[in-house]
Amino acid sequence: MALSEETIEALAAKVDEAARTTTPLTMLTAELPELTLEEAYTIQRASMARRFERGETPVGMKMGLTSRAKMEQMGVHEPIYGHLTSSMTLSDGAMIAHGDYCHPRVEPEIAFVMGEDISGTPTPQEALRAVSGVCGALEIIDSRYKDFKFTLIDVVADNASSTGYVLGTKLAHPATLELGNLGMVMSVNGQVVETGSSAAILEHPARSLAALIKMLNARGEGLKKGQVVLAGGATKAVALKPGDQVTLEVEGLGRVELGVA
Ligand code: 0L1
Ligand code: MG
Repeated sequence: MALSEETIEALAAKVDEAARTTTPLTMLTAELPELTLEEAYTIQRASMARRFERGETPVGMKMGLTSRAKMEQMGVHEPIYGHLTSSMTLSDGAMIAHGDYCHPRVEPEIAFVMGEDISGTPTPQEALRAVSGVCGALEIIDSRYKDFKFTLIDVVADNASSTGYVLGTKLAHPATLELGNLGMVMSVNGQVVETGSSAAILEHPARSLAALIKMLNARGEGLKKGQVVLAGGATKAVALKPGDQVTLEVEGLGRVELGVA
């Protein structure tokens, strides 16, 4: 049975409140095991609408669960997407307070800046032609669910755990890089914690971008010029602790840094 608009709003309010107050939440599917993926994306959009009413602005999209390592870590088998808002944007070298999050993790990513609007069902090559710049990025994810445990449906409703992101300051045109195989090294406090390649992001970050556009198209939406797209993590996510200094180095794209107080 389809969920009523009232129930969608109530569930959106629940995930929004958990994110706003960093209060861990019981999985929505514990009470509503019949919740569908389609409904979860509707809850996601309704929770974003609440943020926009409070003054946050949309800045882009993220793909999640794009690498085999991440899928295995979370026990799921398909990529998902979430919305990025102005309150999630951090500058390179930013310092975050651990206490502002439920259980933050960080992952190394490749990000796109869109140079033109695009919608429909483009090939990865066509999707890439709409990109004006590529950079390295660190994404902070922070599931609002207790113990970071959830089903695919729950995490979609919770905006794919989106919490924050830092873009590298070196923006390159995609044609100038071997985008399908860039080495990526993430270190914490000077120790390498994860190494990978952009190839781990659905085999090529452009495939992730094209998959996102196709999923948005299914809801009559697309990407807009100027939007940021996080293509997805290249490795497992790493739990953050107070005092951590995180550095990501991406071949040809320089460094991205984040500190935790
Ligand atoms: O960006 C991601 O891959 C996160 C997707 C949601 C799952 C998680 O919170 O790890
Ligand atoms: Mg991610």
